[in-house]
Amino acid sequence: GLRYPQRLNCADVLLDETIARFGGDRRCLITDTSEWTYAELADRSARIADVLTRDAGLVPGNRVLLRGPNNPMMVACWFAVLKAGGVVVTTMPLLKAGELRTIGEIAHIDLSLVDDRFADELVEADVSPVMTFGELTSRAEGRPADHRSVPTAADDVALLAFTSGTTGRPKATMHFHRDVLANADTFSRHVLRPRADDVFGCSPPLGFTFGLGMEVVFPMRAGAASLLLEKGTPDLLLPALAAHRVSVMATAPTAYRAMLGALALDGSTDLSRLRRCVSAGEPLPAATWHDWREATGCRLIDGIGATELLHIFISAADDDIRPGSTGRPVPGYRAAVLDDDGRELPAGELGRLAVRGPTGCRYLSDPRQRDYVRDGWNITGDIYRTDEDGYFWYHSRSDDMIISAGFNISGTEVEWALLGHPGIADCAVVGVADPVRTMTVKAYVVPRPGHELTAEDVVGHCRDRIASYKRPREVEFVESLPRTSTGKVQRYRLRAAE
Ligand code: 3SK
Repeated sequence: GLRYPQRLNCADVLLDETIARFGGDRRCLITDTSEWTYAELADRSARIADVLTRDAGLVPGNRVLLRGPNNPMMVACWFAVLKAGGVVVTTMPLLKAGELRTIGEIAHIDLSLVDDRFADELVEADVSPVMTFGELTSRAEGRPADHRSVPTAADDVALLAFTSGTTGRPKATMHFHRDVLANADTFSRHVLRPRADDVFGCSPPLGFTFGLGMEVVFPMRAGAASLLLEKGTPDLLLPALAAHRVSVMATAPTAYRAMLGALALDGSTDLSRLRRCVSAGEPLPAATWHDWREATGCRLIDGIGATELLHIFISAADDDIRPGSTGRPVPGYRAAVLDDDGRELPAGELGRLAVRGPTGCRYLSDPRQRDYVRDGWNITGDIYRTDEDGYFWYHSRSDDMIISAGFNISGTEVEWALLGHPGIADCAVVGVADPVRTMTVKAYVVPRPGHELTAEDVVGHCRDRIASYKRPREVEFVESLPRTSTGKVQRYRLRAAE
């Protein structure tokens, strides 16, 4: 198991220990226009921690909301709050005032720090006193760069991470100082295996724990550099990977597909430094895995994570990868497929994915805790099967399983078949009520620009690829799919539209 000292502030470990091991002059945070070394980040975080403590009256345990795009000041504030003993509540920059108000109601925010350009919605939400990054920067000048961190306990809460899931009212998940390091010392250390000379370049917002790990915690635990992009859309990510000679990247499967489209049109993008590419947030189709390998030479590292567990707990790299499978439990975690009564199912049988390990779900005052954690297992809400070699194969979200004429159908499997059609840019498959089969399969399809598609083309494409009972009986063309702020398709909204 992982062992951490009883007194542990993860900010000090990521900053001071890394500086002690690798030196403070190393590049830490990179943008298109600036670079901060590790020493500069440590210096700024300490000065801001001083402002938070002396000017804003922050005391250990206070909750501090952060709002802004992925940039160095967001990271400096993240460290400053932890150094001051506070609890960081990082939010998605796209959230509107009403959504921020809900977060405020759930998390009881004491103070908010905001990038000046994102202040309006937050001021309107009125969740707490607000300090802008501009104000913080000018107050931080001349403050002591040796401001001492609060000696928090390893199991003091460090983060409240919000999950909207794919349905329902958001939930706040609590994570301790030791949890922040645990993901670096499991998934990152054993699967990703970054080096100090790596440059990370990742797209998810810092408000999504996928991004927080890949953009801050994992590179900094390894002494590496991290490229921060205020906008991480595939059209901006791809040239940035080349321009900054990125070697470790992370984004979602849809973004990999979009970048593959761009690479097919213009093969001149130099991705020769790329050596680790992580995909998470949604299941990764085997076809995308093969296409990415062909286009870049890199084997995608697929992984399933959850805000409840902070980061990725099943994954595989290198020769261990079986394209189409999520992989095996990350060292330190155990995973199983359970039946409805909590009994472990043998290989090949579909059931509920259950995980246990160094991180786990602690919802803040939410009765849904009882559904998520049972007998020490975290029940993630995914339907999986294992194979004889212990690899985990995704089937569907439990509330997205389509049961039609007695067959269990994975909408994801149908989607993956559809995505093989050159004219289909994106799609989502749901079950709709049917008087004969109870449910039938309906596909929502986003055509690729310039392609004329008919419902017959779509169904015909499935004919040789999947069994007839899985084929869509209905097809609807749409311009885009409803997605959560972390990029997951909201199938419940498609079903509700029926
Ligand atoms: O939600 C996810 O899929 C996820 C993936 C990786 C790391 C963290 C999360 C929440």
